[in-house]
Amino acid sequence: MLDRLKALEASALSQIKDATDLQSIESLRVQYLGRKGKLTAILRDMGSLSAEERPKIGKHANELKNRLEKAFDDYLAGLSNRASGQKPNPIDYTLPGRRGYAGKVHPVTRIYRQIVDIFLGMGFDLAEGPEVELDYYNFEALNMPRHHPARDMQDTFYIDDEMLLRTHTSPVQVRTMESRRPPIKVIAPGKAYRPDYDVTHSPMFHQVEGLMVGTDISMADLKGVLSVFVHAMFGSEIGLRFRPSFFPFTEPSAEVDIMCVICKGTGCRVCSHTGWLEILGSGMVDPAVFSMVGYDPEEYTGFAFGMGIERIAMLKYGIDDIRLFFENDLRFLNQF
Ligand code: 2NL
Repeated sequence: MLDRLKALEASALSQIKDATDLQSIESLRVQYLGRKGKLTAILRDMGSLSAEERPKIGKHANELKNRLEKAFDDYLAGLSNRASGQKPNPIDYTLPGRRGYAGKVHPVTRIYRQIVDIFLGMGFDLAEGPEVELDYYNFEALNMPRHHPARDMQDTFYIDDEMLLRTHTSPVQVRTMESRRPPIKVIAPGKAYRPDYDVTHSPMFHQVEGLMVGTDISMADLKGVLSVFVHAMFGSEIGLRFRPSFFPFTEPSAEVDIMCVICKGTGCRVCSHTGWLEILGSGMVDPAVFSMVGYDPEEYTGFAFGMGIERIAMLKYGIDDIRLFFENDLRFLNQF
């Protein structure tokens, strides 16, 4: 008898556990505890028990009945909690939160914005133009006709005979001169492309070029504007020099060097023991360029300059491999 009670309890509990809805639990309750149920059937057989066994089994049966009632009630309470969305909450609100990652501005973008802001502060306008450019604006109009040796010097991503990825942002300034009359004072920041890849060259890089054209612009204006830029960018203490150079689109031309930011001029590996670092190229706009855009070279003069933004960023942050800027390794980027 005791065994029959135990088996009944085990099968009732397992069926309750597997019940999925109100109807099945109600039918189980009738099956087990109802007037014609399984427990009642067992109790009916108690008449065959001896007088001393009967109360013992009776006690067991009563306790079993109570346990099953409770199991049914608990199950129903669970069902109604779930129905009203009050499932016991599995979230521990006392756990400390996970820290999110805050995004940062890329070091090249920071320097880019800093450079642009300095020139906007000096009254320059912003100019933009296409990265896929006509050969004409990239080379021809800049005094580099077909077969000019400078075209060999600058390796180029050509798209077809006429089109290419701009190798500098100068074509933007050519387009500006074509569509406007002097006085002109613009900077052209943006992406440029050349098929180079090593510690100091990336096939895509950023440039800021500047152009100022008027009736009385001189080399002194160029020196003034670029000195203000260098001091704003690298600090008012930094020494700089203008060193004669050559570009097909400027005459005369000068490169600007700053005192080595690593050794302060005493000589080191970074400055090749010269004490100086080249940061940009510049010059007076070549009269041939003015003629190409329909400006009278007798009437107008102007200066222009160009710099690589990654190069400035490398000098400012002491980075020796340009490729670090484009790998976007968080261990690198998080240091800025
Ligand atoms: C450098 C040198 C330079 C220019 C860019 C320029 C533009 C026009 C006319 C004349 Cl429309 N010149 N740009 C002039 C001198 C130097 O860039 O080392 N860039 C990274």
